[in-house]
Amino acid sequence: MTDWIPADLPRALDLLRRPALAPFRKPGHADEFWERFEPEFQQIFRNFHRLYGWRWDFGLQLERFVETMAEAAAARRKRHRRRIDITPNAWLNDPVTMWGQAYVDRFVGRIDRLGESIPHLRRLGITHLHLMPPYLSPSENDGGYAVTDYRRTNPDLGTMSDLARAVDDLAEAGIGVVLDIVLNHTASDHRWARAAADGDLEYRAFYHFYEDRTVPDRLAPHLRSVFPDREGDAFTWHPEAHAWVWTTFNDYQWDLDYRNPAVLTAMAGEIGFLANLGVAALRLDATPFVWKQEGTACENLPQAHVVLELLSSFARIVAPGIELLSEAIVHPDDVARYVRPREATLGYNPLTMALIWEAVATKEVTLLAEGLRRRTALPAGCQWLTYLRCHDDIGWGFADEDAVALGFDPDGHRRFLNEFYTGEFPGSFAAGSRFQENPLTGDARISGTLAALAGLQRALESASETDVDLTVRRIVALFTVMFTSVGIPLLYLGDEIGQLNDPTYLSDPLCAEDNRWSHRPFFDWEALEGALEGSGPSGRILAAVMGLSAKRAASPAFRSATPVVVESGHPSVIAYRRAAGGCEVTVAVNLSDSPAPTDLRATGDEWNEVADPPGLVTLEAYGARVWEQRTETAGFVPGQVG
Ligand code: OTU
Repeated sequence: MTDWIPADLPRALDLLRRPALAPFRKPGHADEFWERFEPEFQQIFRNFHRLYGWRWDFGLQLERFVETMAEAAAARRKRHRRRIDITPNAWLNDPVTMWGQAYVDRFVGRIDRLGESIPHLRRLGITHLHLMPPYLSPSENDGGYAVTDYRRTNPDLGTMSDLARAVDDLAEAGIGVVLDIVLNHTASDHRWARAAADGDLEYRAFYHFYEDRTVPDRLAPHLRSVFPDREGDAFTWHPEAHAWVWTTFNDYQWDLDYRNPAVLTAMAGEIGFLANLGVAALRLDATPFVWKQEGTACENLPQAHVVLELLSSFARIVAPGIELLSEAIVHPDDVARYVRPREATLGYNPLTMALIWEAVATKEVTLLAEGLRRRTALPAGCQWLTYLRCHDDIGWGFADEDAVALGFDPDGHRRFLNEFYTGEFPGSFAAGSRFQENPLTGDARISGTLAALAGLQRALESASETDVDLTVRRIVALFTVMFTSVGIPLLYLGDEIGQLNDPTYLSDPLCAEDNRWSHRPFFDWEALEGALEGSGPSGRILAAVMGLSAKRAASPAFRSATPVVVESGHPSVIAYRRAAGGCEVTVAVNLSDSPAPTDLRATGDEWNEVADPPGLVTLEAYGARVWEQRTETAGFVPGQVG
């Protein structure tokens, strides 16, 4: 098929002569574009054809896509090209890299105050800051994931120029900003959605509208209910649009119809705009849902990957230095499929996250060890983001087949984990809540801050010093796995000082129905001051996070792609090695509240300068140890993957 592509089509598009592309006439700029565009064009053409086939306007639609790309490339600022685009993939495998995540209002109040957080971000070693969607949104907006306009900010947070300035100022301080593009839907008051509701046929074709229930009734039985608390199914009657509208998430989040190439191009245009703010990465929200096909679950369809490839080609040509992060919280096999050099180079690692919590609840590391052993490999040039929790709930997303193979009943085990993390299970230390319990399947996910889920809330209530001490050690153990096991560590800001659940969301009618707000507390700057003075649990947690971050950054071993899991000789102790760049680290973490004698021997210097007696190591309750050994004195080559 590719033989059919006229070799000179890009030239034939004659883009360079269009007035919008005037900046390309500056020396060099257009050449950079063509150098990237020409080798990629065949693939773009092929992918466009895979999605849209030979329709009458195929050439026109492809041309619009390419033209949008050229316009975005032409609009790209020189300083961003110089700062970002000359070193693609530079930081993916660099142990210095660490991500933080925050809501602007809950963190510092307004965009123009982000600069004040720089000292704190730097002391944590944060190199990338994911700002939760700061865009214009309706008042009910799913934490920003219902976007009215990507080119305007929520006025309470500041202006678009504040945002552009903050991106550049943070970059000056060595911190790249990450922003979202919500691929699956727009808010119901987005310009496109308003036009569609008003009957504009061009925009009606942007969404999935049905005049009656015939098609929705055929589709619905195959679909997973993502937010089962909601009444009805994935289709909502919107009288103002005279239509049933496909709304996978909330009523006011209208799913886009990517079968329409104009939708792909319009969203690509928004990607171009956001990329040109100078961000370091874009987070692609809800990637599995973008393609629908009757008779299927409409998740993870092959075409969703083609959509991603096209958007990725677009982004790489416009702004080759930015990375894309895929957010797909699905079966681990499916999660990994989005993390490809041609799709997204970064992926959330929800499996490791869930299994760390699973291990600390069961005091057994079987599933975690197997997960690290079998499910962390990624293609070169790609990387995981490893986290203990994010702004969303925690789902028990391990593969049923993995659990069965290791002798667990997957559904029963998930029920146990939900009981454990809500604190219902006898002896549980956790204080979380059930999120979106599905009455039909009994499925649920868990909300709660890291500290609340790890026991600090209850320990502080009990006022027992031993409990508080044990809990702090537990939290440090969890962080040790997050920082050393695999991928880039991602911190939800506030967890480094052990912030607890925030019950005040219940008195805000816009949040009360969604208990994820319990784990999105306002950042406690006062508590941070106390923590910096070293007092109490917050101080100990903060010191541990800063220490782990700094040690990791200084150790080339973390350039290695994956950990090698080591038999620890104790069921509660997870152990692994990482080696690269003339350095090897061995990590052993006891995820239980009893001392654990292991088969491990200290090999190298302990990160916390603990003097190990000769012989086999016994780890105290929640003892976390990292030994580092320089195997070669030679330096390592930056960018080299071990
Ligand atoms: C994402 O999460 C966002 O992270 C959420 O904050 C949004 O509410 C949601 O999209 C809608 O925009 O179901 O519980 O497999 O699991 O996209 C979180 C992907 C979610 C989904 C994921 C979604």
